[in-house]
Amino acid sequence: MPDSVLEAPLQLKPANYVAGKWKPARSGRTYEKRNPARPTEIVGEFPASGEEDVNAAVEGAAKAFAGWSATPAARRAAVLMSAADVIDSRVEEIAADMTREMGKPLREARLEAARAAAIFRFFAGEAWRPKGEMFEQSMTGSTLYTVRRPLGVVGLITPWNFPAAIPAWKTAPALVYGNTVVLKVAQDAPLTGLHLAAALEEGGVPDGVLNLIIGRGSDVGTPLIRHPKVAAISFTGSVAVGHLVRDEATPLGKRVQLELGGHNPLIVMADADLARAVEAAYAGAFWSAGQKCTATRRIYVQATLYDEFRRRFLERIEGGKVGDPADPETEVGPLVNEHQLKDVLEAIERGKRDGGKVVVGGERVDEDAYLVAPTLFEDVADDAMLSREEVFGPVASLYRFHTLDEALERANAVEYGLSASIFTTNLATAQRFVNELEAGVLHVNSQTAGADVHVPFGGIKRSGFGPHEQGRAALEFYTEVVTVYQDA
Ligand code: UN1
Repeated sequence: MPDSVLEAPLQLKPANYVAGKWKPARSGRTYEKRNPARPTEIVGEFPASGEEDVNAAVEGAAKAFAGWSATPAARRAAVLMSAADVIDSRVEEIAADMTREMGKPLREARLEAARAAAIFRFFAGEAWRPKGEMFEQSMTGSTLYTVRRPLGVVGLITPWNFPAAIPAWKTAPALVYGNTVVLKVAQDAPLTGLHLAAALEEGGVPDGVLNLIIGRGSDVGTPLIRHPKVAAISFTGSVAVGHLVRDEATPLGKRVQLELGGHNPLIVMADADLARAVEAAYAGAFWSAGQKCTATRRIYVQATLYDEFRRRFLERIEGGKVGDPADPETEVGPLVNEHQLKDVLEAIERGKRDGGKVVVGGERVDEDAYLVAPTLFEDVADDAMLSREEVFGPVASLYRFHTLDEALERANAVEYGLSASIFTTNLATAQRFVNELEAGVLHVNSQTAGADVHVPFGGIKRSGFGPHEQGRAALEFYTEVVTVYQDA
């Protein structure tokens, strides 16, 4: 990549990226995206895309597939490496745009933008890793091997809550293994997606290999799922929509990967390092205003430590900075939009009606911003909605338990199984948690959120479907295995 690429001024176009061109929606329709911290401020006007746009993108991707899949993997990887450099050079701009469009506090947005570059680099490395296994034929001793091939055009449907990391961790493996991509980014976070597409364009991705469409799930997601030239769909979002995606796509013979919600427990044993447990509970429950599928929803504290934990946790909540997400000190910013605000406030009311007590928070704290105070419930019954259903906001519940058996049983008593944490200094306790907790991502002495790029990420039970994402697990989804019996 020439140096001038890194120095060129950034000109993001509020458009779809289709077959190498920046284009408005064919219908000419647009929508306004507002800043959730200042809803009178319009962040931009973006295409409200539809089926014609999806069709053009899929056609572009289908045409580009033969050339891209035949390109040496190391050359595909070079595009990802160049795009990673572009992203790195723009971390501040990407983070500022992310914060403006979806309200993630700047301190987390910066980390996420940098993480997108790391994801591109890790997957670039896949070009040099094995893509098959070598055996001997049992009858003759002749060569027998497996080889992995790309699937073709893949459709990637991504949410607004990790608008850099999730599109990156779907797009990067898809591309490095030789697929071409139609990426649908969420209406609530188009700018961050545009940054990724611009970085790939500047990194030299050939026309049609990456296509980006902005729009609503029903207008863009549905035609993408149904399109006969789309071989596979990877979706991150809610359980309800995820199951619709799966039920629509699998009878059409498509491969499906779902990353869905969670209801993630944090268990604090009496022998825990209390300060670290409190910090992890705060970060897990309230950073990004709880808008992570990996956020902590249930905090189980062993009875003898309960009062002390509660006191220290309330102090931490009191000391946490809530407000303008563009302030680099802010820990808890707004919810992404008015609809989410309404849902979260309704869930809080329902939690109270069900008998839960609000210990702290529980209400909107700004007239303009969609800001809800970090909210902690107590006395929530195990079968109440707050103990079982995902509320996508800064809302967590505190529970008292006596024995490890009881904690594990209650932690597992939900339909979800994404992530879980335990705080303990006892190795045997940690080992039982690792053996028995029903979740795809387990943390011993760290918070429930977070996902390293080089290891599998994904849920079990209702939290996921299909192969996990990230790390080498991504190979399972984005390639198919062919077995070759080769005699001379
Ligand atoms: C993280 O915890 O850093 O949508 C990643 C989500 C998850 C990703 C979480 N799929 O919140």
